[in-house]
Amino acid sequence: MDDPFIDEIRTLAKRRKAVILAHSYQPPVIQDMADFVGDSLGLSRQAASTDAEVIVFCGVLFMAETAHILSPEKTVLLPVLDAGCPLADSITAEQLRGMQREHPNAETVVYINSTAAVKALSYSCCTSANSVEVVESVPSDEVIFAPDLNLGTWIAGRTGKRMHIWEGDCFAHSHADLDHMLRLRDEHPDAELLVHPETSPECWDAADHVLGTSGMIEHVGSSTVRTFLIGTEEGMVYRLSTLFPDREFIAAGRIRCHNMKKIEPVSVLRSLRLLEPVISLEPELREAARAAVVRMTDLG
Ligand code: CIZ
Repeated sequence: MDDPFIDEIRTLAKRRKAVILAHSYQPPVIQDMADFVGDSLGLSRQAASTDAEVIVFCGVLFMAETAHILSPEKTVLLPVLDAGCPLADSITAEQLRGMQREHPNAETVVYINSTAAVKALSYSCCTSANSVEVVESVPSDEVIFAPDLNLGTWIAGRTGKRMHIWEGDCFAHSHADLDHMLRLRDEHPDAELLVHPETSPECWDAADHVLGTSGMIEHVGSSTVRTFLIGTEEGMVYRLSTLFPDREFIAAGRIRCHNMKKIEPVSVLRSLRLLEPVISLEPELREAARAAVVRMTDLG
């Protein structure tokens, strides 16, 4: 790692008693400087258990909000404040209330990619890693799911629940280039294609396995296959390459989230120097959202 700011970031992070958390979709230089790299569930758990005083969250806004919800006594920094998630913003609390009025017997499960206000109205959150278990654990036969239509459809096919799904999408995943995936399959006939459930059903059909990012890591760890075509945000290719240097990983489907690429070392350094931008929520909203997040983390 040869970025000119890295040494200063390390020194300052130590002085500030800060931990740097990075999502697996972050650029390589950010993954390399982080104390922990993972998916939003793993990073939420790190945020809840760390004894650091400051959490520098290298990801997008809903993730930093989740860290704040779980660790309100810590200072949570998001180095670039406009690193948002259009999927999370695709449903407002008012729109979710509308769905809840239409389906009064349904419990609500929301993807962790949602705003705190939406989480606050929900029975539980889920991530792609635990979505099926969370939805199965809900004490009703009917479930409202938001905001990702593809993930919701994926879950609906794997549970016995009647699901009412919001029609949101992750632009990067839902526009995954299927032809690119198929071309790579032809070029690498021995490779396995792993795709994320936020991609379209056509991508699932073309894939060997449909998995969230932690599921991809588990799968590769227990597989003897040498080459994998990775149908999720391309930062995951670097994550897998660092974990499994003896395997080959190729980005499939041209899936790139621009918001995930906004944080750079210089923004991490600025954030540590100034201790801002701080992510904070009104205590009432935070506590209401916390119930849904904790229900998910408690599931194991
Ligand atoms: O849960 C996450 O971190 C996301 C956004 C994707 C995944 O599959 O891990």
